[in-house]
Amino acid sequence: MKYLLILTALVALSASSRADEKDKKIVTGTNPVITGQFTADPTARVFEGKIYMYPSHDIPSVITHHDGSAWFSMPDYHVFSSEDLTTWTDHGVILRQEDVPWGKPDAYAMWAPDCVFKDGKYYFYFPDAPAEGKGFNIGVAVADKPYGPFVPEAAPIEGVFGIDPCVLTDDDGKSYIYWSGMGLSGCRLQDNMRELDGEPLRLDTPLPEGFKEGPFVFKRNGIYYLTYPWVRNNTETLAYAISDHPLGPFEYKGLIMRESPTGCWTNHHSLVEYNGEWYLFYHHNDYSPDFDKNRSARIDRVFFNEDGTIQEVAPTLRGVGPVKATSKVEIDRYSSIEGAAIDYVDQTDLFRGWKTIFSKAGDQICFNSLDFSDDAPDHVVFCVRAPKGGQLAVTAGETAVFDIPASPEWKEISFPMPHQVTGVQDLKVESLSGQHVEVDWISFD
Ligand code: FUB
Repeated sequence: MKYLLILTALVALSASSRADEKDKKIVTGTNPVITGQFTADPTARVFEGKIYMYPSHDIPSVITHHDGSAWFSMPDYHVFSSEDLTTWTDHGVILRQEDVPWGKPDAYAMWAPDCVFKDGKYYFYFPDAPAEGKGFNIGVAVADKPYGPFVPEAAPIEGVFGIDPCVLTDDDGKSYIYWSGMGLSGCRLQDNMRELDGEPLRLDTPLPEGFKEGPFVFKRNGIYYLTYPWVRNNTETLAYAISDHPLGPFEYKGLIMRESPTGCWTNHHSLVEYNGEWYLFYHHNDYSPDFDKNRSARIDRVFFNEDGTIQEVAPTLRGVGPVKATSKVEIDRYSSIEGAAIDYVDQTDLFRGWKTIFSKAGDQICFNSLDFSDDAPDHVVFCVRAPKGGQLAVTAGETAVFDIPASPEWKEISFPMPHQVTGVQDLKVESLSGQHVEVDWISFD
């Protein structure tokens, strides 16, 4: 009886924590986009007027690679949606490894997915390790809504062996699936979206050597773009090729993003047009500097030239979302930095994010496009730690100087704003003193 009661309590507890997780709001506007969990391989789609992001879900490693090293451990998928690229809704888990009828329930192999809409249904394509046999297959799960519930098909797509599915539906309604595994393959899909229509074609052979995985194909102004992680040296860049046919041949055109400056080996991406702007979704190991198989989704703007070529994207921390001055503005997600340093707030919980460290006069950081349009603030609040105090100059429109009192512990300190700030402003924070001052966030009340 005692055990039954404990079990009932545990089940109730886990159900309530799942309920908390579902529809949870995450507000950032900066990179990484989602905090509190890892989000790799982000595929972004526009459904029902919102951006939906279908990432895979890294967890701290529970399985080892054949060489004994810690390896990707990916048990399930969440889906996130946003209207403004700042506030994200986590719709919770949409598919678990133990729910895939043909999958190995403890393989932790739910790698990069995609989701597309056709004829009233949402088709979620995902790799998984089969219960019987080796390697990866690709399955389909179907839903009436972009956030599920998704029901997986009984068997994987026949004839597809590999990872990282991407599906393109052309203007004539025909759909194509692309995947990687011993090169890049592509094939038309039957109208049921669950079966190949013909024999797969090998599509990477005209490309420079180094295609690895993660193809993302889209069409813009009549051009078919094949974008993909490309290893020209040691780690993945993002590169692209174009064609006038969905199944190629594709001609290599150049880089979209260079290798990660901190050595994250993978970079998996998607491009999406939303409200007239194009965005690159990609990932980096921001919350896991020592283990690059725990990654986090990022977003930056992407621009096309007149002739359809893609401009190279420089990764930013500022990201693309509007950030309100009344929120806790994480200035460590800076647009530019000079002298100041960035570190984690809490080394035991990296999801708590970063802080800015000012250690000498002249150290400065800028956070662009801060939105003061709600109400002209009459106070500014600093969340700071300053063992000996210090002096910070804050520029938003005009410059104001604030004397930060000594505080060896984190403290929220409020000052009246000496001038009015309205509209969208670039924020600059500069140390005027040589003292060590750490700032977690700044907010304008
Ligand atoms: O996330 C696991 C794998 O790493 C993906 O499927 C690849 O594209 C790479 O990002």
